[in-house]
Amino acid sequence: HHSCRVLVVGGGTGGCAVAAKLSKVLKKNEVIILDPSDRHYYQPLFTLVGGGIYNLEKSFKQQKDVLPKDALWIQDRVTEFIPKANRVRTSENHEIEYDFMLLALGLETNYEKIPGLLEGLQTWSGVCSNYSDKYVEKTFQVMKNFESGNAIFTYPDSPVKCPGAPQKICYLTEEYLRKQGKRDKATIMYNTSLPVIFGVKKYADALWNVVESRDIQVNLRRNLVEVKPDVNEAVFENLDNPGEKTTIEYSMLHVTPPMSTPAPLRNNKELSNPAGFADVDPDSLAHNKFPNVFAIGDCSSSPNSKTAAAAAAQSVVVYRNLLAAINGTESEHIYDGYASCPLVTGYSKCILAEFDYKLQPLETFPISQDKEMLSMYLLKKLFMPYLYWNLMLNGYWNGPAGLRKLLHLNWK
Ligand code: FAD
Ligand code: UQ1
Repeated sequence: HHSCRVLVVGGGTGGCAVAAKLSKVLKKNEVIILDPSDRHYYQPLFTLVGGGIYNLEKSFKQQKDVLPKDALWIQDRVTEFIPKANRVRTSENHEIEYDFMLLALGLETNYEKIPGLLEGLQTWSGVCSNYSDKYVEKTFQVMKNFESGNAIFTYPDSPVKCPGAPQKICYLTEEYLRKQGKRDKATIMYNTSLPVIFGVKKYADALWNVVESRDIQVNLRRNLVEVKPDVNEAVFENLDNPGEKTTIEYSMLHVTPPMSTPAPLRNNKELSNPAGFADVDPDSLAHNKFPNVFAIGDCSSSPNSKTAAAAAAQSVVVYRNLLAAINGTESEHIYDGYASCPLVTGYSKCILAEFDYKLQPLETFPISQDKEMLSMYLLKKLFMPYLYWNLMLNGYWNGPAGLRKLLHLNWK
């Protein structure tokens, strides 16, 4: 049995960043971090690992080396939340009592929900996925082995983390096949459950130009429902006409799986909304029913795009509002819904999408960011990993709002 001032459930991007901030001002071990994983992955690197640009080893560090030293890490998972009693239970049957709790459990991938998919991923076939440390290295293997036929990229009928990532790998594959002289033997298809290519009009317009100029077929409202790895076939449902199914043969099938919040959160009807996300106020990120509970990142109900960039902008709001709650003072820090998605469109270019809750562009740099740029590619490939490991996980990165204001001073 443990008790603590602040319990952080999940030591990923958001949990680690806020725990680092809190443990600078609270006493040693007043913050407990509960997370079963002995590795901390920088998931945004998976896009580049899948594209053969980095090795998987570059995408993670040991959990014990990234979590703040002044917090107590308990390597275990929550199995049950009992928010009325300010307690959680863990898989090893421990109970942890808290004064305040931060929910930072992220989103899980549910590969098992699509019949045939796990078999395709686990056997030697053209099926791959950047969304898991288990399968991301296979993506580049499949790209290298591609000779001819259909290369299909999917986007599921569920919320996802990094909604741009399902198409980034499509662009990398297209350029890779072109460089290998195989492009004319490939038909490249992006099949998405969404009714749009991207949720923000400015960047959607730019991406339609990209797919048209590179002869990538985009099929909207197409949802992958089955994989038949023995015959290399993928079955898609037309979401506008349920029941209408199309079977397509593939040589390469890159799958973005359906995702959900972890079961202990999703099944707790006091903590979660009907979709299974931690039910918080989108401005303050405080829980709607339990004022001593906050949420950050992918498991939160706030209707922003689920990205590490969003978690960075949220981290300072959560930290200040949580600290005010601890100290019993008023706090009015508000999250504007900022999210960012570096849309890698090739091996040397990227469109840096940045936007808010209203899906209006909120750009850091004083140039229109709907262009494919080498500078944004280098930001994604070289600068963001450095910023993540050194600043964000130590509590020193609150998103680019400060930089944006500085860079836009001249224009005011
Ligand atoms: P995570 O960082 O996923 O952390 C969740 C933590 O909760 C994990 O450590 C897990 O072990 C723990 N946990 C789970 N269940 C339990 C439990 N029951 N008990 C205790 N702990 C538990 N974002 C960007 O900003 N830019 C990008 O370019 C980008 N690209 C991406 C590309 C890919 C392929 C992927 C997969 C993601 C990408 N992201 C990107 C998204 C980004 O990685 C996530 O939005 C971010 O990591 C979310 O942080 P989080 O803290 O909510 O969740
Ligand atoms: C960002 O803040 C962030 O979180 C750490 C990311 O995740 C890896 C990003 O991809 C981006 C683009 C940002 C925004 C940062 C700048 C400097 C525009």
